[in-house]
Amino acid sequence: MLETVTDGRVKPEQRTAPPKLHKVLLVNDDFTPREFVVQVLRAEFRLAEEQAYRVMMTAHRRGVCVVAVYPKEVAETKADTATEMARRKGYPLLFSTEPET
Ligand code: TYC
Repeated sequence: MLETVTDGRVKPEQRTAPPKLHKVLLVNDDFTPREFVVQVLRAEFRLAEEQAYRVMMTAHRRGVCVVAVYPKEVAETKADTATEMARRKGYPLLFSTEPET
């Protein structure tokens, strides 16, 4: 079947903005062991040991730390998966998401 090939140009009013990114936030609590937080950051967000430790300590000291930014669906899925890893161990650890401004 023949298809029309175009160069992909569109009028400015037809252009759609790229989807906004969402931040995944790590929230501090008084119960989850530091080492477990580091494990989850490495497993779900692919952070290297040192970076995972830094992110964990920033949340520990300041209350919250940005872990990474992703498209909305990816951010929400990763936050849910990481939070669920903690629930399975009985820890209150929480990952949340918010749109990047
Ligand atoms: N505050 C926890 C402790 O002292 C460690 C911790 C760090 C927990 C960061 C959650 O997001 C967190 N055991």
